[in-house]
Amino acid sequence: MAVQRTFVMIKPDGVRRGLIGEIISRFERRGMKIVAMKMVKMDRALAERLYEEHKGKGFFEELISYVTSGPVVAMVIEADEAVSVVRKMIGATDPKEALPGTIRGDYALSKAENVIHASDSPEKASREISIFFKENEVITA
Ligand code: FUP
Repeated sequence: MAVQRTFVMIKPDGVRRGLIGEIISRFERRGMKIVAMKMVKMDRALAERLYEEHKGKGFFEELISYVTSGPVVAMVIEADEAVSVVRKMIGATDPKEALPGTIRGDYALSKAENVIHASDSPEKASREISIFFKENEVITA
């Protein structure tokens, strides 16, 4: 058993469509602990930092304008094997491939606007958490 923290972000379309409660409930019902949470309107600099690895790709500009188009809900989720379990719960990047029962598989159809982000490795999780939260904003037991 390895307790991990992961970074999760409900993207602007998720917020606009009123899915915040729905999505948070899934993590809570799964028995996961939310140890930090805030609503933010990302500026371009913040969005570019989050998606640094995609700079130069064809979809980068579209991605940045989408994630800065409205507020997002950023959170830190703590659970046993949180990184891989949350990735399974959000489903494939392209919602058309995401299985029913996953968040993207239930609430999205567009790869560009796919409702939610979650870290894909423990290293990325620490990096992404530190972009959005100061150490004293994350609850410790
Ligand atoms: P994921 O980790 O599942 O969010 O996916 P990626 O890190 O590969 O991509 C980050 C975001 O870029 C995706 F959520 C959506 C967007 N994207 C596109 O719009 N087109 C693509 O071909 C790939 C990703």
